[in-house]
Amino acid sequence: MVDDWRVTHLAEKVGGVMVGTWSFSAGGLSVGLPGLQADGDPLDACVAACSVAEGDLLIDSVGLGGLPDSAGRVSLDACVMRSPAACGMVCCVGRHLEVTRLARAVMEHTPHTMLAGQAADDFANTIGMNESELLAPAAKAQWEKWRSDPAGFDLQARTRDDTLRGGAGLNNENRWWGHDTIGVLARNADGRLAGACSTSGTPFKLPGRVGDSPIIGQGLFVEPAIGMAVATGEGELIAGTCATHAVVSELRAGATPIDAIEAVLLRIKDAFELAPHHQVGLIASNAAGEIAAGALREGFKYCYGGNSGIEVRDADLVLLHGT
Ligand code: SD4
Repeated sequence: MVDDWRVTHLAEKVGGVMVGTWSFSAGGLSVGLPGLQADGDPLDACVAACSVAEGDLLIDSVGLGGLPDSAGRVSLDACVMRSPAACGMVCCVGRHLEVTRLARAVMEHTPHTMLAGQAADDFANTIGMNESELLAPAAKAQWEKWRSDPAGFDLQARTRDDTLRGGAGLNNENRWWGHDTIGVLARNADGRLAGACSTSGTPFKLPGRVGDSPIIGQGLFVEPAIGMAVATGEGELIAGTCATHAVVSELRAGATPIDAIEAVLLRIKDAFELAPHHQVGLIASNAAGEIAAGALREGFKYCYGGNSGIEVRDADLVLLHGT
C-alpha cells in the first residue's frame, strides 16, 4: 500500500504554485514564480522557466549545451499545454534554441498543434526567432568521446559542475545525468493550469529520434478543472504508456496525485522489462493544486515553488526501492 509514502502538498492559499523536474529547475522557477504570484499567466511562468534551462550551457539535456545525436547534431523537442484545445509541440528543431517559446508560437499562431524538423526551424525564422549554434564545445567533446568508444562511454561518469544542482545535495540524483529534461507545471491563484516541457532528448540518439517530451499525453498533459502531469526519464517507456495522459485520467477518476502516479508507474513496470538504467519521474497536480512526484527508482528530485520560496524535494514515492 502507498499510505506510508503518501505526501501531498496542499495548494497555497495565496499566489501561485509551480513545480519543475530535477533540482536544476530551481533556476527557472525563480524566474517564473514572481509573475505567477503576481497573478500572472501560468503558461508565461512555465515558458520563462524552460527558457532559463534552454539557455544554460551547463544543463546538457536541454537547449544550449544539450548532448547531440549519434551524428553529432543537437535536436531539440518541446511542448506547451493549457488544455486539450490549447497545446503546441515542436520536435527535431536544429537551429533554434528557444523551443518552448516556439511550441507556444505553434499553438498561438498556427491552426496546427505540431511542427517538426527543418520546417519547424523555418517557421521559427518566419516569426523572427534568431538562429543559434546549438552544439556547445563541451557537448561536442562528450560526443567525440562517446563516438570513439560507444560501449565504454559512461554517461554517469562525466565531470559536471555540481553547483548546477544548487547545492541541493546531489545524493543519488547524479546517477541520472542525461535524464535532465525540464518539465514545469504551474497553477495560479485562480486555479488556471499550464505546463511546458523541453529537452534535447536521449544523448547520442539515432538522428530523427523523438521521445515523449514534445508529445502531448506523453511528456505533458493538462486538463483544466481536472489536473496536470509532466514526465522525465526514458522517453520510450513514457511514450508507450502515454504516461501523463494516464496520470490525468486517474485524477479524473478521483485518484489523488500520488495514487495516480503510482498507478502509472506500476503500469510502466508491468509493461516493460526494465533495465537498471531505466528511470521515469512524474509530477502531478490536481485542479486544487495538490502536488506529488514519484519515480521508478531513487534519485529523482523536483523543485517546488510557492509562497515560501523554492525548495528542492525528493520524490514523494519511489516504486522500486534499492534499485
Ligand atoms: C526523452 N524524456 O527524450 C526525454 C529525456 C528525459 O530526463 O526526460 N530525460 O526521452
